Amino acid sequence: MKKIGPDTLTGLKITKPQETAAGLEAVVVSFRHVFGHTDLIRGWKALAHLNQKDGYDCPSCAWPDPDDHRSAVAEYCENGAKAVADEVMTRHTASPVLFQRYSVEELLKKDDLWLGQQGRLTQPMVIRKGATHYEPIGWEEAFQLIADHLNALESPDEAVFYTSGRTSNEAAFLYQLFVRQYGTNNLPDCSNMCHESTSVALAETIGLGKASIKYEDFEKAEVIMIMGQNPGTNAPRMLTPLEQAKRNGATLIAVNPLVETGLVAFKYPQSPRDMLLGGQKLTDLYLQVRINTDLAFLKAVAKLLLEEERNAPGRVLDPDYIRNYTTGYQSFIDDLDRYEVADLAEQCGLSVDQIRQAVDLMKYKKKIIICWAMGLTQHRNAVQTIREVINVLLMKGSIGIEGGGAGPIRGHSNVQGDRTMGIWERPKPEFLDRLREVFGFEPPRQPGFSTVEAVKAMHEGRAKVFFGMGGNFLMAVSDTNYTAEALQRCRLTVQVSTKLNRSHLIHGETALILPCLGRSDRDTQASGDQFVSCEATTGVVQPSRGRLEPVSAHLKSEPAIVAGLAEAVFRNRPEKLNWNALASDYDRIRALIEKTIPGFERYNERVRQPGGFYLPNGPRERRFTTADGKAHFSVNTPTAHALKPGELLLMTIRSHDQFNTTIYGREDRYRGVHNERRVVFMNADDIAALGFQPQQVVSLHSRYDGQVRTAERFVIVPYNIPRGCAAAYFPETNVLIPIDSVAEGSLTPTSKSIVISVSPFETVPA
Ligand SMILES: Nc1nc2c(c(=O)[nH]1)N[C@H]1C(S)=C(S)[C@@H](COP(=O)(O)OP(=O)(O)OC[C@H]3O[C@@H](n4cnc5c(=O)[nH]c(N)nc54)[C@H](O)[C@@H]3O)O[C@H]1N2
Ligand SMILES: Nc1nc2c(c(=O)[nH]1)N[C@H]1C(S)=C(S)[C@@H](COP(=O)(O)OP(=O)(O)OC[C@H]3O[C@@H](n4cnc5c(=O)[nH]c(N)nc54)[C@H](O)[C@@H]3O)O[C@H]1N2
Ligand code: SF4
Ligand SMILES: [Mo]
Repeated sequence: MKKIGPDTLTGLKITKPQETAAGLEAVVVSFRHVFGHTDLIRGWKALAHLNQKDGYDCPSCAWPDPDDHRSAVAEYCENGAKAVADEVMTRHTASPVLFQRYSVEELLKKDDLWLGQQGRLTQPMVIRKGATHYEPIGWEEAFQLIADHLNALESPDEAVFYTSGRTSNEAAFLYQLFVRQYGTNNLPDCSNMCHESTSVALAETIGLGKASIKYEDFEKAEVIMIMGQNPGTNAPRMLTPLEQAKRNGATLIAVNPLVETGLVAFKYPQSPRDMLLGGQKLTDLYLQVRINTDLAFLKAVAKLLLEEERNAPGRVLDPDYIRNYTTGYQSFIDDLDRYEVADLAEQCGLSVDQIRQAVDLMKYKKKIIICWAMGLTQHRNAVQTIREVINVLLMKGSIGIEGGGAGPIRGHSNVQGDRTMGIWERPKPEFLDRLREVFGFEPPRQPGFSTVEAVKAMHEGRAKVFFGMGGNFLMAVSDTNYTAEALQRCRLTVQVSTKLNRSHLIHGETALILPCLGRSDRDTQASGDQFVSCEATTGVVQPSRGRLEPVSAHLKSEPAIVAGLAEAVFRNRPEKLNWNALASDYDRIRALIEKTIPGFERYNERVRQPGGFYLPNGPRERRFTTADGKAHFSVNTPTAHALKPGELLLMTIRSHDQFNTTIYGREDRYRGVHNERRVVFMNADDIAALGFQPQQVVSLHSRYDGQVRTAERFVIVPYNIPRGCAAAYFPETNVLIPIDSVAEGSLTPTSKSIVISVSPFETVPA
């Protein structure tokens, strides 16, 4: 097995964690990233159109734009600017010259930061069986090569079609249509590793796997609880409505093992008041729970709310709401009797008093929003935890009211839209029925592979072709070494990408890189310049029109790539769609989406309205789209991790200087970690108790089903984290996550609860 990547240390520097997020430094860093990568005119143009109503949607996170007012100066944040810089860079290009100069073997020795710094891919590249270097290939030849492989498979189910969440609605719809006409539901996506637990829990309980809140609800909320999310880094513009909510009198509660700077205080760079007076304090009550104890915490909250209701009937809970809109309440409260608040609090590492403080802040309030992200979704019991979030909200009658509701904050900028468009390995029968009616073919009905299932299928030889629409499959998925073997066992791996990444370097027998346009690029097709559309986390659909000249004339848009591939694969089918005609004018794709998917009536017209349009959302109007039309209370059981002496529970998190597997730099400045990514955050008492020193270099081991997985060379950083817990960055630590360790019900890798042990790192003499 080849070594997948370097693990050298780069020279850690530690400072005190920062107390306020954003501020002037964020502006300086934004500009340094943008103008460090491209020329002035291109840089300004890129920033000027970012998130404007006639501009392009930020390619970074799924946070929505404000519904009405957009700032003319800057409607973006530091990390949006970094994402754009990464896409618009022109100082370098990953052109054929690069691939001629370096063999794949040599490229594997470079780190992810270096790979990204090589700039945009410019031409389709191929590496054939046994070759050492990628070489250029023409688009038509590339499409034919893929078509030949796909048409030679014994069954369409031997191919896997992955999607990352940057793909536009138009591209995603065309892609899933192609894949289903080809004959499989093998459409895993990044969502499987991200908010799948949310989608499963919400579909069961409220009937729709999406947020029930709009942007403006934040400004009307009385209490906002933020669980397992680090918005200051991963959805930075969320701090603006949070700040507004605070000014309107809302109370903020944060539930997180780490004290994240962005949740503590925020200095809005465009507010002279903030810049002069030092910003706005955000969180009123910070609860540093132990990793993966949120279910116990929520149960304790529910129990105390019930107790308060019994003391003041009708003032704390909403009996009418519970009666009219929900089922399962009685079993839910009966089950609460099995628990003692003191036991639950102890499990979380909190005092009963701390939990009571949270309850006191909420008890007489109804406009409650609970937000969450990966800190809740990536555990074995994640679906249960999220169902418990819904229990608490339903007790209070907070779903489907102004200023209240469930707020899962999605990750990738269009991950939610991709699912709406049918990127789903377990599509609903109604969706497939619509495809049949509109397109006149019989779509496959058998569920396809999710991400983890796809890796196992490739590993076991049940899948032989991998096609990635964006993303960096190798580095994003758990169990990196196992996933690497899986990809290497494929006959063909294809990556549609903007930038070079490690999934290009650990590849199948034959491999292709297909370079595509990014969000900020001008997209010109036969009928003229095109725009695409995306759905933000609140369900608002907006247009996105790139303006920048593409770095190379050889780039194709994602819809054009799907069309080219479909034309090649279906060449000999008598009744094929005119795919190229669809890709020549995206209005035609939108017209088909309108015919197929409810909620897209007059799509072409409404998407052109300033600010776009909201998709229908039952729960938002207290219309729960479950089988019985009611929201469901559920009974969930907290379980504790039985850690042996010397073991810690590790969560794998993002630094401030990365977008998932794309590394922008080595700074995690809010946490005070500089110039190093191979760090492990530990409690000082654990460091001492385990016999280590701060900044000692160690190895991390995870044991699972009799197998040991090791990640070498991590520097210990003493940090304010509960005892028994540890944190390190993803993707360096993905080698530790066993492929079979997944959330029950959603199959999401348990990236936030990995049992590890730590040992001194010994350099083995060569
Ligand atoms: N700049 C930037 N923006 C991004 C991304 C990026 O990489 N960079 N990624 C995008 C994507 S795809 C996603 S999904 C989102 C991710 O956004 P987040 O979910 O905010 O990302 P993570 O870094 O995984 O952080 C999870 C947070 O959960 C906490 N946490 C971990 N375990 C637990 C737990 O058991 N309980 C609780 N209560 N908290 C816990 C961690 O301390 C951390 O603060 O961000 C999106 N936006
Ligand atoms: N241990 C651990 N693992 C995790 C997580 C974690 O918290 N911990 N988080 C998980 C989560 S939440 C997610 S969402 C996944 C992310 O998984 P992915 O979505 O697969 O990964 P990304 O790093 O976002 O993908 C980056 C690549 O996408 C390509 N790209 C960028 N823009 C475009 C575009 O416009 N079009 C196309 N075609 N390609 C483009 C570039 O080539 C870039 O290298 O990772 C998951 N993995
Ligand atoms: S909050 Fe997210 S979508 Fe908005 S500008 Fe920042 S990174 Fe982009
Ligand atoms: Mo994500």
